[in-house]
Amino acid sequence: MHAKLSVVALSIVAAFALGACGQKEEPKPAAPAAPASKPEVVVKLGHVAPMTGPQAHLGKDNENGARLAVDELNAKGMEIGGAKVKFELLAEDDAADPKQGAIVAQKLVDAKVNGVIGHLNSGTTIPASKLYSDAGIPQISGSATNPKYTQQGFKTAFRVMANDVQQGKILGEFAVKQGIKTVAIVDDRTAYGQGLADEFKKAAEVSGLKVVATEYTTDKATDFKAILTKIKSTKAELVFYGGMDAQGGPMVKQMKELGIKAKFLGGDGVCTPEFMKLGGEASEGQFCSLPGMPLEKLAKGPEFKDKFTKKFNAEIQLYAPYVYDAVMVMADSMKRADSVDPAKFLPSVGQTKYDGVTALIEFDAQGDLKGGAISIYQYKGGKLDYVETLGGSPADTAKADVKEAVVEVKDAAKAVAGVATAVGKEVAAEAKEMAKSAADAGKEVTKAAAEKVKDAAEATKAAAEKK
Ligand code: ABU
Repeated sequence: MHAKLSVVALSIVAAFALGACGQKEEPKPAAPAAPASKPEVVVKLGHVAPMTGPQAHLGKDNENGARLAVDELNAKGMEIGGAKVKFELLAEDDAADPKQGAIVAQKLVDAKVNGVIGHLNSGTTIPASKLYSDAGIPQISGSATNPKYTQQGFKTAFRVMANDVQQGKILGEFAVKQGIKTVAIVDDRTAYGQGLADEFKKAAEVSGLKVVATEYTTDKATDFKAILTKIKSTKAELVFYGGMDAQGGPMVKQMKELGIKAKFLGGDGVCTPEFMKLGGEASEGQFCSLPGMPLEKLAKGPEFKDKFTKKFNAEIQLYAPYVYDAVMVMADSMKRADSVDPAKFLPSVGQTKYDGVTALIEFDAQGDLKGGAISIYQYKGGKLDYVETLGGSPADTAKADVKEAVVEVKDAAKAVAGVATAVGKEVAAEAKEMAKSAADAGKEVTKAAAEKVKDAAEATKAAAEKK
């Protein structure tokens, strides 16, 4: 040990001596280079929805859902394939028009996006899905519910909610359960509206309901008086509408204006705050359905609602939570595959098991959500009042049940605490009263005793004086 130290000391002295003699220092060997960090990778996510026209409010809602997810992913930071990734949203407007949908889809393919979120409408999603499939680009729709979208055999097509076969069937059965015997069906001739109306009709007829009228409109119409007048003459007990809120709202209003007493029932396209705004008081008491379960019943639902309303200063219209989940599923698939290359991460999308805001997301072989639920709502006092959930995965239903049970237990505990406090207050008041009476009685006794003592003293004094 000492020997080693003296060798080191001698070397230092020698080094100084050499330096002092003006000799050049030998160049030090370069330190091994740190591995160059990979440059940040930009992941381009296409997003398509109608940002103009009668459904612009829904398009904005979808885009906000996607933007919230992208901002959160970027704020958190994600590394894929050893590089930091930054998500970028390439948002396009297809105006809910199938031709425009194909044009913007081609634009996204040309821009070499890594994945596509959308489109909003089935009518645009279906033709666009062929272009994405040909380019091998994974596509997840957060709102297109027509079954055809995932029935074309495209490995790139996914959706994160139940489809219209499930929705139409549940709506048909619900109408029958309400005691309805006759129905008039109207649809907007879009892939969604017509598809949903057809599925509703099948289920309704199987359950014994009689279709007394079938009418058509478009997704641009605002005047329905002509078809409603025909429907009035059939005395149908229910009008079922396959279409969106921009038509459904004015339709229900015009039903009331024409004195039509029939109830109104629609699918997810009319299950919005916008429907109530357009329908006014005529929307009161009518019914609609939504894929999935109410946000309030889902573990991550209330937090999502809070974040969304704070960030955008707007209430959720319809699909924002589903679109948010669609972005998260896409990012999660890239992470699991450790690649942002569509060819490499596409198989991971199919193997998704993601605990999202809207459901535990897993896809079947077609790309449809496994065990998608449908919930029924009633418009009441300007709000969508939850009626019931049908279908859904046992895991999600169990989670929602547990959450509901926890809320019920908490409410019960609050009620018990309230009663206990009230009882406690009452008991305390009684005790106070008793104490007061006791004190008063005590005072009386004390006074009487004092009187007696005084009398005794006086008697003693008088006796002494006598003596
Ligand atoms: N799911 C209703 C609205 C979107 C669509 O066209 O499917």
